[in-house]
Amino acid sequence: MTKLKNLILSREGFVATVQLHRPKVLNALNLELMVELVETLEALDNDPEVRAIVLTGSERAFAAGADITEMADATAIDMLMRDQFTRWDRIRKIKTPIVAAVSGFALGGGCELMMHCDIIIASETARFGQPEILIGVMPGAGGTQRLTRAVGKGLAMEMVLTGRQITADEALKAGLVNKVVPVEFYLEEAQRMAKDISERPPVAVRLAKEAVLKSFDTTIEMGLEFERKNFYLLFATEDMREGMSAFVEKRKAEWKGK
Ligand code: CO8
Repeated sequence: MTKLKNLILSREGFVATVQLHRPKVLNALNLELMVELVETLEALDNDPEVRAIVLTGSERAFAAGADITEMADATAIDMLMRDQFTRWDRIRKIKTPIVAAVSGFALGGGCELMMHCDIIIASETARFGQPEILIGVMPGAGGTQRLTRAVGKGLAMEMVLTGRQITADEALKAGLVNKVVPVEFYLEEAQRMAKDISERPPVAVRLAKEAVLKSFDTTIEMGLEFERKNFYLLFATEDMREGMSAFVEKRKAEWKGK
């Protein structure tokens, strides 16, 4: 286990777990934490020994949003010059799958950070919301776009315009999260999901993640073309030969990651 200033890192096999750790302020996402987080995710993404990442917070809070104390006195120019969303965009470029393990509050920037992840496992106690309207602003780290794509216009409008938090069950029904489990299992369940992914052929995993994400910012025609190129590319991997031979020979495949 490694402790950074605002994060705790641990590893098991090919799975790295990154825990947000500012417990006194419910993991509010200040600039320092975001710098640490993005640099850590990029380092893990470049580490061949890491094939899946779990991103989590504490039982009480995944993250209660951007750190309001850092923004309270900021002017529009201050915010523009901080240019923090360029850093957020780097999370979207992480190629290694990220599973979010969410308990307690996932609000504002916390909900937006969670929506940057690929798969979301929630505890029964999780609460999701975009409460920025209650402090005079609106989502700024992707909430209006990603939440709307995840849950549809009606619920996204309700959450963004009223600031109402939704429960884990509502989030599951709306398609925001993959699974809801009792609070004692949410981290374990996310790590199990990450381990499953880490045992799949890593090049195929990367190209498949990339193709699914492509569907968010392209037409179906371009997306299908992109998918086909990635599909063809996998026929150049040793893992594709191994996977299909193992199937034919009725044995377990041994992945090389190339
Ligand atoms: N920023 C700073 N401090 C916070 C935050 C936050 N977002 N959330 C909680 N804290 C602090 C509280 O001030 C409190 O500190 P202290 O003990 O010193 O008073 C401590 O955490 C514990 O919180 P509470 O006592 O309030 O705990 P409760 O259980 O009573 O309430 C809530 C929990 C409901 C989560 C409540 O704390 C709350 O409403 N928090 C703010 C939620 C919010 O508005 N989030 C949106 C922020 S804006 C945003 O995210 C914009 C995103 C786009 C920009 C991203 C750039 C990084």
